[in-house]
Amino acid sequence: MSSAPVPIKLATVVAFNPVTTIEKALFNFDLIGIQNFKLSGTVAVSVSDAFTYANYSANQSLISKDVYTSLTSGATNWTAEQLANINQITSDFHNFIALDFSPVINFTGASPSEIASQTNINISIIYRRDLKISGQSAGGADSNFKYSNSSSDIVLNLNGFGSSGLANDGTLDSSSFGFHTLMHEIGHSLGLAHPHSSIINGKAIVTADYGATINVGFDKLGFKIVTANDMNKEYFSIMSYDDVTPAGAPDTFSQTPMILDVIALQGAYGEGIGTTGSVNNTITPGGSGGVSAYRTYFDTGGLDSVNLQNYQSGAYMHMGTTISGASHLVGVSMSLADQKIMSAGGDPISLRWYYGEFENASGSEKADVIIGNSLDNSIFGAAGNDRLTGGAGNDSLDGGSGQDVAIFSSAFNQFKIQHNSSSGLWVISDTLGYEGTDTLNNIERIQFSDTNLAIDLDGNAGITAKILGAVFGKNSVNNKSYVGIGLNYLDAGWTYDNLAGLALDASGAKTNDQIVNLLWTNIFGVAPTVSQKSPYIKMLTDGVTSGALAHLAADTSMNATNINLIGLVQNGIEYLPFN
Ligand SMILES: [Ca+2]
Ligand SMILES: [Ca+2]
Ligand SMILES: [Ca+2]
Repeated sequence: MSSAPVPIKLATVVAFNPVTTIEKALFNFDLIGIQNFKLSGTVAVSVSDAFTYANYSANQSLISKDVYTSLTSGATNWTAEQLANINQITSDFHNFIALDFSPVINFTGASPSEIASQTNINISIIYRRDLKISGQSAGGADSNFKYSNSSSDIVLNLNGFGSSGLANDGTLDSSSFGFHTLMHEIGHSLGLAHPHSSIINGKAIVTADYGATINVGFDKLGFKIVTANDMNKEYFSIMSYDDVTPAGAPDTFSQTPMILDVIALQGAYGEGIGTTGSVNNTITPGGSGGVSAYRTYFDTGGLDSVNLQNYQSGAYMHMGTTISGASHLVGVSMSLADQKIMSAGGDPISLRWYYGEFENASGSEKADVIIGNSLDNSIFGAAGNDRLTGGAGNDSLDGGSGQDVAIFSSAFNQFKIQHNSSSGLWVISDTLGYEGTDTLNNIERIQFSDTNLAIDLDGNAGITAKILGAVFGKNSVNNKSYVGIGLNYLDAGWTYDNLAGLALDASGAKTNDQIVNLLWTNIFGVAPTVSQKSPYIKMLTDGVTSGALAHLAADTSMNATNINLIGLVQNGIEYLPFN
C-alpha cells in the first residue's frame, strides 16, 4: 500500500441516547439490537480501491466472489470529481451539525482493512452481481464488514446503481443517485437507522418510533399526514427507502439531509455553521441545480429572505411553524402545483425545507401562496394574484401587481382598520394582539375568518359600488351578495360597461324610458321630467349602449356622494364571494 497522510486523531464511536420523538425516530439502531451511537471527534473520511473479498464478505453466505473495486476492475481510479463530491457531502453535513470531517483521504492501492485503523469512514466501490443494494454502511459496529475498525465504513455497489453501473451517477454528482446513496450511507455511519424495520412485498413496515413523527406537527405546513407511511418519505428523511416519482416527472433525489435528519442529527451533535451563514442572506431556490430536487436550508441568524422567482408557475411557501422537538421554526416551499398534490397526500416533485428563522419572502411572477411565520415578516407577492398571510408578528404584506388577498385567521370585528389615503397603505391591527399590526400595500382584498373586505376602491371594488349605486340605489352597496357578484365579473375580466349592462338587465328596466328613469332617480333621488330624460333616451336611441349610459351615471359625483365613496375608500366594502 502507498503511504498517505495519517489523519488527525480519529473520532470514536460513543453511545447516544435519543430523547425527543424525532431523535428516537432516526437514532433507532437499538431496534435491531445495536446500541444507538454517534461519533465523537473529527471524522476522518477516506476512499480506498483495493477491495478484497475477504475484507468484507468472508463470513457472509450467498455472496458472489465476483466483487471488485474500480481499480481492480480496470475501470477507473477514484476521480477528482468523485473525491470533490464526497467532500461536498461531508461539507453539507458539517453545515448542519457541529461535526468536523477531514478532507477525503485517498488511500491508493490499499484495501479497507489495511487502512481501517487510520480512518473513520472509508468508502469503497464494489460490484456485486448477487446484490442490488446500492450501498451499505457498517454503522457503528464492525459486525457488518468482517475486519476490525470497519465501523462506519461504507461500500457503494455499482450493481445497485442500475444497468449502467458506474456510468449511472457513479460520478456522485449532487443531482445523482450515487450522491443520494452515499449521503444515506453516511447517515448510517453517523448513527441514523431506517424509518422501516422491513420491506414486505414492496411495502415498508415503518417502525413505531419513526411512526410517532406523525404527531410532531408537519400537518401544520399543509401535509396530509394520517398514517406512519405518510411520514416515510424521502423528503422527510434521506434514510427512507421511499422513492416515489410522479408519472412523467423527473426523478428527484434529496440533495442534502432532510428536515428530520437535520433535527435528529443536531440533537446528537449540536448545530452546525448553517447552510446560509450567519449574516443576512437571500436564498433563491432553484438558482443552481434546478428547482426539481429536495434540499434543506439551515439558517443560523441574520435577516434572511427567500426569493421564489424560479417557481415559474407559482409558488407555495410556508415560512415556518413550530415542530415538536425542533429548536427552530420549520418552513417549506414548493410549486403551487406540488402544493395541491401534497395537500392531497401525494409527493411533490420538488421541495425545499427552511430550518431556522426566515424573515422575508418574495413571490414569483405568477399566483403565489405565501404564509408568514410568527416573526415580523416582509412578504412581497410580485406579479400574479397572490394570497399572502402574515400570521403573528407585525408584518408587511405587499401584493405587487395583480389582484392580491391578505388573509387573517381571526374575526373581522377583532381588528382595527386604518387607511392612509396619501400613502395608500392599510394598517390592520389585531386588538387582541394575536396577529400583530400588519401594513398592507398593493393589496386588493382582505379575508378575515368571517368577513371578506374589498379595499380596491380605486379598482374593481369602486366600479362595483358605483354601478350598484346607479342601478340598484345607494343602499345596495350594503348588499354583500350584490357586491360579491360585481367583483366576480370584474375580476374575471368583464368591462365596466358590460357589468353595468348586466346590472340593468337584472334590475328589470327594459325600455329606454325605464332605463333612464331608473338611473336618474337613483342619482338624483327624484324621477326625471320628460325634458330631463329626453336627451338620454335619445343617446340610447342613437346607439349608446345601456351599459355605457349606466357607466356615465355611475361616474357622477352625485353617485359618489350617494354611496359615500369617500367612506368606502377609508373602510373598504364587505362582500360575499360569488361561486
Ligand atoms: Ca406572485
Ligand atoms: Ca408574521
Ligand atoms: Ca396587488
